[in-house]
Amino acid sequence: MKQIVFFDHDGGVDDLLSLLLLLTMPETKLAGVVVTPADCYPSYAAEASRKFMDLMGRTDTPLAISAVRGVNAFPDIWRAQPQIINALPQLLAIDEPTTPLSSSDGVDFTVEILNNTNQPVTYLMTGPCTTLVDALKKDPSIAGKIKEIVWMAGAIHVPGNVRTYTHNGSAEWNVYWDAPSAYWLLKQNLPLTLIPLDVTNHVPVGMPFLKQLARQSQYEVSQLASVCWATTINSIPGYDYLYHMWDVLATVVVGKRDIFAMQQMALKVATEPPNEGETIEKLQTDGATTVVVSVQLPLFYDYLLNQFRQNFAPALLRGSHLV
Ligand code: AGV
Ligand code: CA
Repeated sequence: MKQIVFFDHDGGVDDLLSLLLLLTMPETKLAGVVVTPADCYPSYAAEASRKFMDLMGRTDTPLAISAVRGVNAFPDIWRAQPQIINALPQLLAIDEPTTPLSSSDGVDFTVEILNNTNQPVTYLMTGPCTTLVDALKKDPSIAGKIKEIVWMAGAIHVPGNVRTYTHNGSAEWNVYWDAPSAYWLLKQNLPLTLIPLDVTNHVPVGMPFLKQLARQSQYEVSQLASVCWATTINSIPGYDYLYHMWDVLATVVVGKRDIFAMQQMALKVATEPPNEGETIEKLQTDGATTVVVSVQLPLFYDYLLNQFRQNFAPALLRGSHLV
């Protein structure tokens, strides 16, 4: 039986690449996509997402935009970045995507989709958790529909990536955007698997992998992924400007779990300055959160290269505009 996945992302280039990767997995069925307006302007992110779904022939999967608000806004310059993806020729070729944009708010949409599935869902989350938390508060019964929450978030034994005036640098952005919601989520005893910076630090976007991917650009999906990753290469040197495959790594946990090592931890989230959003390991042995602690890198890159060796869906399946 296919694994049902619900994807809650926040529209970064990394999130869009994660969507593309998810759409290459024949063993999963995507039940819906919600865009959380955190590290993106959601209209740009929704357009790019729907066009990716068109290209991959998944025009039957609906997408909604969530109206939730965080506590600490992402930098505008990061939020605008996904618009570059809409300027790529593969996306410009589509005037109006066929993949439906739901008129429901993203929180209601999440409740609706989870309620309507007859099989437990993997909830993949690559942005802040606010949409999920609001959905759980609105209808607590949806918790019973969630088999596992796979979340790219946190920085446990490594420095965080928030660099703002009053912060001490210990937090990861997806938690920092809305630390009170993350605090609440971690207290719920839901089946939660975290992919924190501790492990994503091992997958910076780098030329050796891009070169390998470029060698197979006769495949349309590889070509698109190559160009998306190229837009993340920053010419400013330094760790703070280095883009990582944060969300892509979390997405591979859904597709190929056996290349990761995991540990149970008891975690809590700080909600006040100067470490607002820090994920802290508590000194107790009955940890409720599964934390991904390492990945077999050669197998990770092989998996990506293999998944991206695909072409787009035949034009007929992509909607009427191309026929
Ligand atoms: O903290 C990592 C999260 C991931 O979900 N995001 C980006 C990924 O989508 C925030 C982020 C951290 N550093 C960034 C980020 C950067 N340099 N550019 C854009 N977003
Ligand atoms: Ca993200």
